[in-house]
Amino acid sequence: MKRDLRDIAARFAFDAPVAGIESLGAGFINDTFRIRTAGAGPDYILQRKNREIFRDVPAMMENIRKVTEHIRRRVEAAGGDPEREAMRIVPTREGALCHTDDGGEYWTAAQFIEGAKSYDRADTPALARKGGEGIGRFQSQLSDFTEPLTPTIPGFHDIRHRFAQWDAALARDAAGRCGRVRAEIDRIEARRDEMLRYHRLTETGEIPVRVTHNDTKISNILFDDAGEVLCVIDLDTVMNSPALNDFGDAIRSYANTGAEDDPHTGRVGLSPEMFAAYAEGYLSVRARELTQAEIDRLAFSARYITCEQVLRFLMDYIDGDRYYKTAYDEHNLVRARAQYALLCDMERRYDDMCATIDRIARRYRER
Ligand code: GN1
Ligand code: MG
Repeated sequence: MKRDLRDIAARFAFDAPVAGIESLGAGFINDTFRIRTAGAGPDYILQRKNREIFRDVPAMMENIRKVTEHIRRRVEAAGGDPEREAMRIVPTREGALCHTDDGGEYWTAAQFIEGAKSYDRADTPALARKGGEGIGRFQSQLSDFTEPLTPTIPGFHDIRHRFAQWDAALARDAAGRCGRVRAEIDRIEARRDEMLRYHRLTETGEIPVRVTHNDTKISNILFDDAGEVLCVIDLDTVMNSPALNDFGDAIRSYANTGAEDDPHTGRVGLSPEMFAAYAEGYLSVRARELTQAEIDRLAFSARYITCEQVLRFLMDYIDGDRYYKTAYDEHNLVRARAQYALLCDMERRYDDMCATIDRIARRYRER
């Protein structure tokens, strides 16, 4: 493997010779490596993109190139440092955005941002607030990006599409597991109508489609030494979708008092402090750019994305664990149950969540 990785790294237009390669991160989807280079120049990130999940990696990389170049221009215009506040995609020596190896796997590279910090978990409200600012800024930087993006995963946060996949998965019952998870299936079915009702607002245009990140967990944000946001990374799922999706997905991960796959669902719940802190950071940037219709749905977006995540984990369990990497046999079921516990707590706290958003949004809109 090491030998192969060196051969692959040699295909990219790095400024300096490769001195070492180490595995990075624990994503469910791609394989990521840090390329250490000799000399003073930058290090790089090398990634094998998951071609099962991303059906058109070259189109995905084209999205990422356009979006990162746009962000660079915005950072430059604002007097910032584009080498640290934007990603730089590194092409192959032939000028392509990805290298295809002999096995048909897609490899891509980006410049490593030296000295940047990232966090696996948002442990404090102060950090959650910074995360909200980071995603707010990312969306804001792309608010004038008007070129349509290729949907890298069509229907990613489209619950109508997810329910179509769901219906098909239940009908197939590929792993023969449906019988064991009847109660879990019913929990999704009980929410089908309200989720479709919310989604219809996007279909009718009442909620606008914008440029969104679609995987807004804290580990996808880089920070500087002073704790300020540098930039948002992992742009694989940058697509056109409602801004609400990014907010909802962030709350799903930031404000969970337990782990995403917590086997003890009693530990799982929504932290009102973390919810308010993230909302504060996000709305400090976005309150005046979003429509009232969007602001009014921010709290519900957390329920929507969490419900979708329960569905996706459970569907993958039913399908025989084909999408998410799993660490043990029932992992996807444990994840689905833990995310369901989070969803229930959000439902219990929903009125308070709405009041929090309303209070914060008013404050920033009046300024
Ligand atoms: C996947 O691999 P990672 O952690 O970046 C998934 C997200 C899920 C998340 C659940 C492309 O993201 O949508 O919310 O797992 N990404 C894709 O942990 O499916
Ligand atoms: Mg991701």
